[in-house]
Amino acid sequence: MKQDLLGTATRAAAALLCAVLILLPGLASAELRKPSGQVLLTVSGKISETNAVGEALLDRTMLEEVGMRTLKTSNPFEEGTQTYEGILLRDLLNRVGASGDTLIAHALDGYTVEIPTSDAAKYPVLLAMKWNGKAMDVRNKGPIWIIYPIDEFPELKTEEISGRSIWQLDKLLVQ
Ligand SMILES: Nc1nc2c(c(=O)[nH]1)N[C@H]1C(S)=C(S)[C@@H](COP(=O)(O)O)O[C@H]1N2
Ligand SMILES: [Mo]
Repeated sequence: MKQDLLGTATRAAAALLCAVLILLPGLASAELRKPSGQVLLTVSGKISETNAVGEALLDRTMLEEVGMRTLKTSNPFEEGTQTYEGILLRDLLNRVGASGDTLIAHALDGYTVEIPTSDAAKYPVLLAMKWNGKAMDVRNKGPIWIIYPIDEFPELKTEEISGRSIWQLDKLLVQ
């Protein structure tokens, strides 16, 4: 009986040690440098890469380093095809080691919307930072506007997706 208890305690301790050893490399590789410019986007929640307590703070250069892409698409607000440059939501989520399945997106104007991370996996959703070659400022829906490829994927021409097309994005919470 006593020995059983001892065995259980030993196994529990061993399991705990294993868990710590498995998790440690993950913590050690959380190498995201501190931003040197103005922070444009803060990602928090279920992420493994941080440069502040529980948060990934990203300036323009750090965002661009995720990998700039171009997306040409129409949108409900402008006439004709527009050219947007920015980073893929999918690449950003990879960069910060996101593991949740829902994003709570927040904008400078206080607007918030839920975005399923499956959107990022299924579609090349863009965090647009440039519009027709120019950086977007806050007055012009910048600095970051989530743009869905609605021309290439007509199933995205819905009210729900319009609602997820959040401009002046400043925070993402991964849940
Ligand atoms: N920052 C921000 N993004 C936003 C919104 C908003 O109010 N603020 N409105 C959303 C909604 S509900 C829709 S339908 C689309 C288009 O909004 P609009 O028709 O008012 O231009 O943008 C989305 N993105
Ligand atoms: Mo809307």
